[in-house]
Amino acid sequence: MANPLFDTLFGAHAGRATPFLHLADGRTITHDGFLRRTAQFANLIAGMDVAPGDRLAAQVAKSPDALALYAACVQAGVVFLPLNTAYTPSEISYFVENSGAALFVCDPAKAGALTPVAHAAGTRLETLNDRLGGSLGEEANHQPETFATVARDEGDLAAFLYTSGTTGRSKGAMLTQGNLLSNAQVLTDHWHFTADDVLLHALPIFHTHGLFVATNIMALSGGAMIFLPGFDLDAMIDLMPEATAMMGVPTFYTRLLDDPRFTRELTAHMRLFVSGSAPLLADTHVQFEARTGHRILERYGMTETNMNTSNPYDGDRRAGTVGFPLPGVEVKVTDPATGETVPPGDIGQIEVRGPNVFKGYWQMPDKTAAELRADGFFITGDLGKFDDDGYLQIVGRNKDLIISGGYNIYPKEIEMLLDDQPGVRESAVVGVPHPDFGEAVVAVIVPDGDAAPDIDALRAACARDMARYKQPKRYEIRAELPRNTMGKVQKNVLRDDYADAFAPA
Ligand code: MLC
Ligand code: AMP
Repeated sequence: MANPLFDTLFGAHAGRATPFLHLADGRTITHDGFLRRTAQFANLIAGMDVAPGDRLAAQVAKSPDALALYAACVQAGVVFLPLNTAYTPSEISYFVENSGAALFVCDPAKAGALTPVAHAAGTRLETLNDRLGGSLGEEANHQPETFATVARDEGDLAAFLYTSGTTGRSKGAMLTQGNLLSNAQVLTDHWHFTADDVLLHALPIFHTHGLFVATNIMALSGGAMIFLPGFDLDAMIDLMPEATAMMGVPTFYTRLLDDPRFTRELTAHMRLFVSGSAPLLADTHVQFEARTGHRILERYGMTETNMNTSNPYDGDRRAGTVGFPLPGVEVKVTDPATGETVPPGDIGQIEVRGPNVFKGYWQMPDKTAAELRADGFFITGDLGKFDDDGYLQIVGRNKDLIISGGYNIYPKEIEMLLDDQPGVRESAVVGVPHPDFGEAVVAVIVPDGDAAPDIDALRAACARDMARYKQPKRYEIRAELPRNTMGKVQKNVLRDDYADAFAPA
């Protein structure tokens, strides 16, 4: 096959006048219409000398054009690098520079702030909005509606997704065509997606869950998506009767459950609810079944590996577990010290191997070697155990990571910024339980001297340099940080001390 990912996901639907995207304003985009728009973008970017293998970075609002830009990159053999719309220019500058992107596409409203970023990186800047506009959106209208698909093979890169590290420096996870395609095929089959499905899609499309799980599955199966710009409770409740399936992070489910309009009748026709990206509380699973009669299907994945395990479609979907390894994926639980597999029931680090596992971190051979073993097993940094029936349970993390509303937040990045601020001797950032986001960020500050640091100034510094979702939702001042005998900060003590910071009154 000339370009396996493109041909299978998108090209296969050429000429089909069936719906692919249903939009909130009532418009529908057919499979064929989407392909024609994709070809226009592919012509445009190829004409801008973005060559196969080059990176195209995009920080754009969720829209059919944003999705067509992804498909166009696949068709043109360009490596797609989607970026969270919440990132500030200082965060963006790292990604654009580090990836060596040949083209950076942003919202026209941000072009003023991001032009210096593109200049500094020596990258061409174009714009795209969610109303068919921006320089790219407008110029695409004048391009041919067919494009000679660039030949690729399964080992060629299709996408970069950046994921932060415990050192605070983001790493570009390199995903191949084969990584994305194998996972889309396995999941489509495993979760029984067909051309008759309509997925309620309210996730962002700059991360694995919304793009490579939700969108790739729907593209492959030939079904349709109700493509919402973001999470909107009213719209989701209104449109649920039109859908057959939904995918979401746990916050989606707790928010739906908090609404009395979310009833058994509203969901009676639904076929499947999938949760992932963060732990789903067993209590949410139980409440959801009591309210709707449906058992949420929880699965486990990550940026570097796409999806690894899933609860069964037919069979017992167990609360508090992430199910079994997906077909073709090997999962083992090992002793972090020796790398040896531990007996079932024992806790260890989770390692995975399979066609879904990424190729490595862009230009970071040492980090790649530290996490991706020579035998192909990737050390996830998650801690877990297999129960007697072979279900995997995630019990914690071996990495200093907070997951808030499904977004990963690396404390080190925030601590480095806070430590640089006047009046701060040192800081420690922890995640504590939050009723809406699962976990929320608390910053613990040790003052440098007697005067208390200016918290408003700390807030402002974070707001300037960091996406909103990373910014601490609470600041605590302490004379010193708790440390163990080795001098290591005891974050577990801090997590316990502030465990009730966001508890409902
Ligand atoms: C928004 N805020 C957040 C936040 N999202 N704070 C912490 N964590 C988050 N996730 C901030 C807002 O900026 C705002 O700040 C305040 O919190 C309230 O915002 P909101 O209006 O309630 O938020 P909303 O826009 O509704 O977004 C919440 C959300 C969104 C849960 C819908 O975060 C979301 O779509 N999350 C999905 C993330 C995702 O797709 N993850 C997949 C990663 S892939 P203020 O101060 O202005 O009030 C992956 C692999 C895998 O992990 O396995 O899937
Ligand atoms: P990311 O790097 O954004 O891809 O996040 C991946 C991380 O999210 C994993 O390493 C896990 O820690 C976490 N994760 C994903 N799915 C689940 C799940 N179902 N339960 C618990 N944690 C999960």
